[in-house]
Amino acid sequence: MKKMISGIKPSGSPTLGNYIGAIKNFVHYQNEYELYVFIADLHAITIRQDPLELKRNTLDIATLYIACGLNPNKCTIFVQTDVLEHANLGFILNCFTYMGELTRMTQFKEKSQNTNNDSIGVGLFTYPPLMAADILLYDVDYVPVGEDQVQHLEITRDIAIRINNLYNQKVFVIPDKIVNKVGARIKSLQDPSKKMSKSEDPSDKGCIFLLEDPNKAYKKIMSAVTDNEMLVKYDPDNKPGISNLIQIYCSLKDVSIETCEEEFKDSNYGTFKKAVAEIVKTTLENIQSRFKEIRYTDKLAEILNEGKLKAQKIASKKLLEIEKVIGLK
Ligand code: AQP
Repeated sequence: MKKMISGIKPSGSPTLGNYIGAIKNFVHYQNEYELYVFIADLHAITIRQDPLELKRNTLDIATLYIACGLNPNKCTIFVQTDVLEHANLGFILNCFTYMGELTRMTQFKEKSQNTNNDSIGVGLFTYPPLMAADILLYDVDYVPVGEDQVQHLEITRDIAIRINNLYNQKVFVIPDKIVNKVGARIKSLQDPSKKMSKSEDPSDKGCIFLLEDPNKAYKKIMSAVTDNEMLVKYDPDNKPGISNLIQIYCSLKDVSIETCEEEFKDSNYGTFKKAVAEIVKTTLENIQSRFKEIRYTDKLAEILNEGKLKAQKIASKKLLEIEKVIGLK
């Protein structure tokens, strides 16, 4: 079986974007790959976090992985800071990454654009080498990425190839990306030029949170921004709002864009929005009922402990290997 890794950072309450763009796909991948999924708490602190919320979001995401269908017997689920090797290799990779490369990262530019240099944490700048460490520790073949993470996967490959070439040996497996076509980037319901993000204001009508009241989510879909054309057609450039709703519908219903367009070709936007709102509401209800069964149980701690032990074993071996190669051991 080929190997794969991915994670979500607990920088807020997880969104429908995280589900469609990441978690839902992991559930399929666990049957096809040796899958590692983690909660990227170190990445979350690259932006200031409230300690209690960070802890809560970390365990919420772990629970959501399972509530959404990840099976701990089929994949390894762990918290990033439970495996110290991530930070350790992250520092090593910092030393093989160039300032120029990191300056070009769009995520860094976006997240730091409204902040002056004196208050941007260096961790935000060095986010990509830490992400490279997350990936390279496990010798994975594939990383499923949203469109926004493609650049980070490319720099991971560059760093790995650089080290392999420098020491003239295959220290790291060079990972490939897998990008999903449908649902690669779910947009804000109020401003479809922006990504739906969990660090948005929880009261924001543009974002659906997986753990919010499903009736509230229903209303958010009903008040999503569309256009005046009254045509349910996928055209992200000219009809970003409707295209976003089509993406959500197709992903949650597991149907193609053509099927969706055909189904609603004679419908007005009200009818279409109701269908999207229904499937979003049902999805949230199902996830939340499983979430409640798991969140405050010993089982969750057991699963995370097992995941930690499995991940540690692999990561410590890999770290030692690279330390020997560069002369630290
Ligand atoms: N809107 C989205 N559409 C599709 N996929 C998305 N992902 C996030 N938002 C969307 C995917 O979720 C995975 C985990 O992302 P992350 O938490 O590590 O970081 P992120 O992409 O920066 O997520 P957020 O929600 O936007 O967090 P904040 O607001 O804190 O920056 C990734 O695979 C991502 O593509």
